[in-house]
Amino acid sequence: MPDHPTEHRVLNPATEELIATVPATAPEEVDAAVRRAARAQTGWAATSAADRARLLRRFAATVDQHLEELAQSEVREAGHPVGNARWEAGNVRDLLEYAAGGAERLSGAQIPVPAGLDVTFHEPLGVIGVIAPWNFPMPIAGWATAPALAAGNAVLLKPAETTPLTALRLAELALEAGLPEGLFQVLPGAGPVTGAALVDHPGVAKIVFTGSTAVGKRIMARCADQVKRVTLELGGKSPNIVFADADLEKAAQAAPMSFLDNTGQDCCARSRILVQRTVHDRFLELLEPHIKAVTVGDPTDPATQMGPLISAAQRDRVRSYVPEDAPAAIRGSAPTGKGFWYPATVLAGLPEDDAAATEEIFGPVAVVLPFEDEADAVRLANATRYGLAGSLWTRDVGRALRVSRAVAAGNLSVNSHSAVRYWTPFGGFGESGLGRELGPGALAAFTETKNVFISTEE
Ligand code: TXE
Repeated sequence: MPDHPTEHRVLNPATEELIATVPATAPEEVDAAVRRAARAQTGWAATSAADRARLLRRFAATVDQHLEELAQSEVREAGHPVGNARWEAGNVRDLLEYAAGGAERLSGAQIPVPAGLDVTFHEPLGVIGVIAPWNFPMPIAGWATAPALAAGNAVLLKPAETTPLTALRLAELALEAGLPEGLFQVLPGAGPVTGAALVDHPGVAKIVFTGSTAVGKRIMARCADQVKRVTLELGGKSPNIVFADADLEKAAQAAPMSFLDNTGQDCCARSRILVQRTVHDRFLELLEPHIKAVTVGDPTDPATQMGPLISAAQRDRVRSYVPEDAPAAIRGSAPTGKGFWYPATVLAGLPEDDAAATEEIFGPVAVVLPFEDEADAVRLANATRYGLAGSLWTRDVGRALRVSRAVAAGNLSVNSHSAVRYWTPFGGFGESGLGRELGPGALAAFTETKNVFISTEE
């Protein structure tokens, strides 16, 4: 008997029905996949940038033709509301198109030097291992895969155990679009087995990991042995700072979906709502009707805003942060019966150092904490080992800029919660991660810069 799982059961988190059983990839199969990928990469890197771009655009068009099918698959395996899932499938298409343009524009520099010519090249790294989580299975798969391929690399993607289906379909669509065999392979399997085999394999040049901070640290340590390149997108406990001078109604209206989107299973969830003490109670009053108005239930219904959590284990984890006697200021509703449901919950009156106020819960739970003034808001916002995202609400432009610069986080928004776009950089400070994805630098992160000097001396 092998000492690792041979298959993964995929459940619909809204109904608990078994929707698929997917074979797990054994370590020796990972080795074979790396060899296939390396062969494909050699040819791909030698292909002109224009031809790589053309194939990636065809891949984008193929994704576009299967948008609804991909979205429905994401609804079934991840429980995402169908409106979100359609956006996610579209995001993969857009990423592929953006990365295709990047392939055509990825150019080096020419640097003035005496007695010669100095030029830089972006050389592809080789085979990239992408280890993806279950919270945004499609977009996160695309975030790394699209620019890595565009820059001339091959990609081996290990999806999360609970959500392998959309990734497997994307690999089929890549072949249908004409991408070379072996260039983009999906290897479902357990993290400590299939994922670890990718991390340890000397033929894998870089690991892009999105997941928990604990596993991210272990992966980084293992990569150190080979000085393997690593990009980490880890957890977060992002603040939503509401100053007394803000448009409070607007801030209250926007707050729910900033921590309830994807049922709170979002590394950017603004799950710490920091409110200036003078407007704290008023803000809670304004917030309550907006929390209660969030439509929770059947993810296949286009009107649904919040679906279930991914699994029973995740629901247990969320519950562990909210004791029965917790001072819940606001609680929404959730379906009963089958499915991993949990109601929107806002906790107030907790000490600043309560686990619910400091740890990533990854569920539809936010804490509200009061602050005194601007300096206190910044202190509280930065009182975390994380630093992924954050929002601030104020009508004072000077304050907006001062606080944005003072908060130690990678992605901030002012009078808005919108921050993640495929054409702007994304990543964390502190224990939220290492490196940046997306944006103009996305392709370069999958290359080594090489400097070449050519003497012109006679
Ligand atoms: O994550 P894991 P889990 C956070 C969030 C959540 C918690 C636990 O707080 O509640 O992590 O989630 C693979 N070597 N985030 O346990 O284990 C695993 O198979 C190589 C935040 O699901 O980190 C999966 O593909 N790979 C986050 C991926 O890592 C390993 C998104 C993530 O799983 C491995 C997800 C190993 N030893 C969870 N162990 C975000 N940043 O958005 C596991 N994996």
